[in-house]
Amino acid sequence: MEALAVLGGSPCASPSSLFRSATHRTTTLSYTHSHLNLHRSHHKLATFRPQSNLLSYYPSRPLAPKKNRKKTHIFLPHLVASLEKVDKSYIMVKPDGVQRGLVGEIISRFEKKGFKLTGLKLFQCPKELAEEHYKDLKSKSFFPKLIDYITSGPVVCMAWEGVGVVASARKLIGATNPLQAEPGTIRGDLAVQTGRNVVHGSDSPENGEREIALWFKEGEICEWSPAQAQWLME
Ligand code: IDP
Ligand code: MG
Repeated sequence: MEALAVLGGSPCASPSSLFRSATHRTTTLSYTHSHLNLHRSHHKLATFRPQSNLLSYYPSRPLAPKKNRKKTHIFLPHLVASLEKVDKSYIMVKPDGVQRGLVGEIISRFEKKGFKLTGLKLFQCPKELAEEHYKDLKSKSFFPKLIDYITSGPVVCMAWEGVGVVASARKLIGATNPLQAEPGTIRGDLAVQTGRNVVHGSDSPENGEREIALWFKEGEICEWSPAQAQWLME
């Protein structure tokens, strides 16, 4: 049996544009069921292809004779959810989410999923911090409006921890454009416009670490052991 998982990113971008953009990442993980024995060999999924081999192709009909196989390009960046490594993600309820009274609803999506909250604060973001946070988007025409938006009122800053939390949070959040976000995702359920898409989530484990260090001071992150841990992970 064949399984395919697509994690994070905007569904409307082409694979080549995704490859060029550091901020839009779509991750495709292909595996066969026989390889996915979670009890015995899940550690194999923690090892990923090198960057040079990221844009690969995968035969759409792997069992068909070679000449009949279509070359289907898939994107295989480093952001594949490891089933072992604990990641950190910076999640932020944006000013529209705070103004619309969605803070509790958004926090509870991550809580219910089973991730661990390690940092939480209501915060008025200064312009310089917003610019640093979104520095990869500096050249975009919407950048000034984005900075105005993020600094227009208090945000709720959160640090979340867990196995695969970065990729999973991107799925829980949904596509950048809320009209393209699936129902059931935060943006799919609670927003209608890209410029008012209520929540931010880190797009890679590296950016998770970077953003948490940017938004939280030393001493604001709390290390603790949730009582429910043994009921979430065997
Ligand atoms: P993401 O939040 O889904 O990771 P990014 O491409 O990293 O999406 O963009 C960061 C934020 O910039 C978006 O969440 C959204 O608030 C804003 N943004 C992105 N594209 C546009 C646009 O075309 N118009 C207005 N705002 C945009
Ligand atoms: Mg982003």
